[in-house]
Amino acid sequence: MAIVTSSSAGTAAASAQPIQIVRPKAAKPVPVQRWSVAEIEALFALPFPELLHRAQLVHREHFDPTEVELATLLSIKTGGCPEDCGYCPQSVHYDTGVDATKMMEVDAVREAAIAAKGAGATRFCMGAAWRAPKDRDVEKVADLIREVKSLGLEACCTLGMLNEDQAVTLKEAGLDYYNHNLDTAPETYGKIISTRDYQDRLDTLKHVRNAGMSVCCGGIVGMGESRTERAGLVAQIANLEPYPESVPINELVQVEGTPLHGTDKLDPFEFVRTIAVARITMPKARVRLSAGRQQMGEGIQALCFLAGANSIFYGDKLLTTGNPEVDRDRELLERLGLHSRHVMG
Ligand code: SAM
Ligand code: DTB
Ligand code: SF4
Repeated sequence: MAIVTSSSAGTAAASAQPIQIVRPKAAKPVPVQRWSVAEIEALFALPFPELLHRAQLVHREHFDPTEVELATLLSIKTGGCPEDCGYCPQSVHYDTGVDATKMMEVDAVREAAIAAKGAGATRFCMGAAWRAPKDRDVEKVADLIREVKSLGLEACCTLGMLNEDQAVTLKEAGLDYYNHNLDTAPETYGKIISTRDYQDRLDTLKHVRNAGMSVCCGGIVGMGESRTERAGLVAQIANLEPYPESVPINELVQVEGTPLHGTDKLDPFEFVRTIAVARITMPKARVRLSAGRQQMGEGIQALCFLAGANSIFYGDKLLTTGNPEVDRDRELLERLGLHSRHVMG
């Protein structure tokens, strides 16, 4: 450490002077940017076998590559959402045939959670079509979380934007994970959503972290974005400090009535590449194959597992759209020699 004194070469006069210590200014923390967009684009551009090999090496360093986490989703409050997310069938801005419902009662949620556990899920994720919950909604969700936790399941919620106090209330109810996606790269965001901005999402993620919960944060591909924009989305998520424990990668489910219906379909290998790049840039995260599995086919899903995906949404329905049937998924895992994750409790 640089300590400078005013005394010069030990003279008697100088030693009588009070020593003046000049402390160095506290260094400003330099934000750590683990991955640049260019580095991530370079990963995307690797030959397919090379990319998958690298992803597998990283995957095996941190996980059993034959283990897949099963997370079941339940829409506890469907439709009627005031936001205008261009991909979403639950927005009031689009005519998609999704009817708005009230929030589900505790008994019905308990039944769904028991069924999910019985089918082998270890995580139960409750989603609500809100821009942001009201405090009284958060209190009701806290009751649901206590029910889910009493069954020994991990609990996750996705309820829209949260303030600091709401995040603490959910944490105190026992919530393990909060899902809030960045969804796109910052430069793409304005083309898809106009009713809230990127910083709002980052703020919610900060509140979730500060409350001590694990973060589940991912995005959607197949919305007509370029590869650079996909790399930009992965960079944003991977550079969160720390990066999320769970990373759901969704392929756009095109729903008639939404502005993104009719978008050119993404090359399925590009989806696999996105999984591999997420694995390499976030080595310890659970990378979840999320929306879009029903349209994807089993061969592509198998490649995604080879690329480092180790979690799926499991159950016949996502929130409002379909998902592969439970029996089909169990059979697929068995055919691939994969097994589901178990948690104690
Ligand atoms: N309303 C809350 C919010 O937006 O934060 C929570 C529920 S919202 C449906 C959760 C996520 O679902 C979105 O952020 C988006 O990533 C995903 N999603 C919604 N519609 C989708 C679609 N058609 N295809 C793929 N993913 C979709
Ligand atoms: C996430 O990343 N994907 C899930 C979950 N988190 C909440 C939702 C997918 C929704 C797909 C469209 C629907 O079923 O409405
Ligand atoms: Fe509402 Fe969430 Fe759908 Fe956006 S993604 S319209 S916030 S339910």
